[in-house]
Amino acid sequence: NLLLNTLYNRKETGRKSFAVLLDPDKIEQESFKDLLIRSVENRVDFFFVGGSLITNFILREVIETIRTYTNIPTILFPGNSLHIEPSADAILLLSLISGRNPEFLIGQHVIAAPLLKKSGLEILPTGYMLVDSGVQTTVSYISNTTPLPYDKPGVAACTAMAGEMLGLKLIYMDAGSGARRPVSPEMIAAVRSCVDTPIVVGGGINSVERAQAALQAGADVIVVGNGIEKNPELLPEIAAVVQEVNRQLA
Ligand code: 1GP
Repeated sequence: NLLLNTLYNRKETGRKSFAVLLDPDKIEQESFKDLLIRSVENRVDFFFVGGSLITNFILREVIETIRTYTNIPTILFPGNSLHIEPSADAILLLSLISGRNPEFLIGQHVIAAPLLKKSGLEILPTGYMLVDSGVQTTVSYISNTTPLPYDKPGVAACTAMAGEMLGLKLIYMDAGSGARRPVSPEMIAAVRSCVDTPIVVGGGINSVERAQAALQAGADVIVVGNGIEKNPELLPEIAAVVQEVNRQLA
C-alpha cells in the first residue's frame, strides 16, 4: 500500500501533490522525453496514464519510456478494463459513483479483478465523480452517465460520503479532460468538509490561478493534462504553486 499510504500521510500533514496526466494517444516521442525530464526537474509527484480511449498498443512502451527517464510513480487512470498494464506502479480502480451505469460502478471491475490480482499493481480504490463542465465530455459520452451538476456542491458531498462509507479510499473529482471550467472551489470545499479521504481534482486546470483555487479549497492532488500539452511552460508554473503551498507548511 505504498502509494495509498503516501497519499494518506500527505493528506494528514496537508502536503499537496502534483500529478501530470499523460494521454497515450497524444504522446509524441520527441516532446515526450522533454516532458519527462522537465517533470523530474520540477519534482512532479505522480504520472497518471490513461484516457477514455486508447487507440494503439502503446501502454507498455509509454511506461517503459517513463522508467527510462524518471522514478516518478506511474499510476494507471483507466477508461475501461482493456487499459491494464502490469508494468505500472498502481491503478486507480475507478468506481464512477457520480453515474448510475452499473458497468462502470462494478461491471468492468469484475472483468478486471482476476487480472489485477495477478498484475502486482497497487490497487487504489477510487470514487470517481464526473462534474458537469458546460460541454459534454468524452468520458460522460463513453460512460453513458450524467455528470454531477456544476453548482450542486451538496450533491457532490453526499456522493463522496457514500463513496467513503462504501470503502473507497480516494475521491477523484473530474470536470473531464479539456473542461471549459474546472470543478468549483465551492464543490471541492463541500466534499473536503465531509470526507477524510485524500481528494484528487482534475479537468480544466490550465492556469496557476485555477491550480491555486483547487488547492486552497482542499484538493490534495491536482491533475493537469491538456493545459501542459498546450503550453509546456505551465508545468514549472504549477509545480511552483504546489511547492509554495508545501513550503508554507514546513
Ligand atoms: C482529466 O483530470 C484529467 O480526466 C485532467 O484534465 O486534461 O483538462 O487537465 P485536463
